[in-house]
Amino acid sequence: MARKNKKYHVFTDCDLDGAGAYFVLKNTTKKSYTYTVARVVDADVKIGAWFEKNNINDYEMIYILDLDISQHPELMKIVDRKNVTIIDHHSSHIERADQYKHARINIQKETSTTKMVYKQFDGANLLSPRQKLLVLMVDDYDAYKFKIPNSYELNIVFWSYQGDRVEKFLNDFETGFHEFKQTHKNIISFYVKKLKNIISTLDVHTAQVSIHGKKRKIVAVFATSCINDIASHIINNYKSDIGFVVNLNTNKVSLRRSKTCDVNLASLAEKLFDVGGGHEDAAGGVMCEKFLTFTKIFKPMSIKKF
Ligand SMILES: [Mn+2]
Repeated sequence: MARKNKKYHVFTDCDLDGAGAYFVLKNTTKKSYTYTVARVVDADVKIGAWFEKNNINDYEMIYILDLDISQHPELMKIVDRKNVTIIDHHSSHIERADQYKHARINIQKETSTTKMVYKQFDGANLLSPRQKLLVLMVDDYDAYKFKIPNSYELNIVFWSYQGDRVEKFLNDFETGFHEFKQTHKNIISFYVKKLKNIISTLDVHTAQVSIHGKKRKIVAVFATSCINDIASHIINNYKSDIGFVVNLNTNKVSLRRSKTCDVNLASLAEKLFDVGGGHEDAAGGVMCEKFLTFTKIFKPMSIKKF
């Protein structure tokens, strides 16, 4: 029987690294892909539903990028097929990578999935200098290093997109990073102003808590947007080990830690919340009685002027 035209599908994470990884795959392999954007929390539903609806044998290859699907053991089994390639750098995924028996896997410690795809598909030879610069920027942002100019701003632009962010990102930066368009510049300056405004009015609370036999300084604030930036602000400027950002609009609490803190926030979130979890260095939970009781030990702090 004649071989049908085989298809390619990509599942990628909803953040800048997920978009960057797909960008590199598309621009190095030059194939035509369909794609689905997912998050770790809904990967089982989104990928599972897709596998049920589609004839997997029609696909030459299915790529799963920057998604730690080992959070869903059932899904791991479903996608463990010869025509599936999994590329990811999440530490919890590395630990369980040996459970795949058939899939092609590239799961290892790296600063970003974008960089892994770049290496695997020879981005050094196949991408233009401007496209390589974009890769560097995404990698710099995902590793939270901020050594490459404009990487922080690139992430602001990415999250400002409405609807299909991956599609918009690929449209805007198809030929790589040159400079921001005026609309991007407007978005960035609006965001920076908004962040400054939030920072100047934060209500800061703190507590010393013993975790793993060591006193840790936790700083907590309320905020409904710019969560990551607010968290790094309180961690850096109030010299704390762990930052809590409580979002009263969504009833969710985000946990972040300083670069020197070794507390596993995923396990801390599991302890503090009825519904909680995440990564070692970034986790979250849904507000509950248990958490409210815990926060009673927090005391208001004298506010610094920023
Ligand atoms: Mn990533």
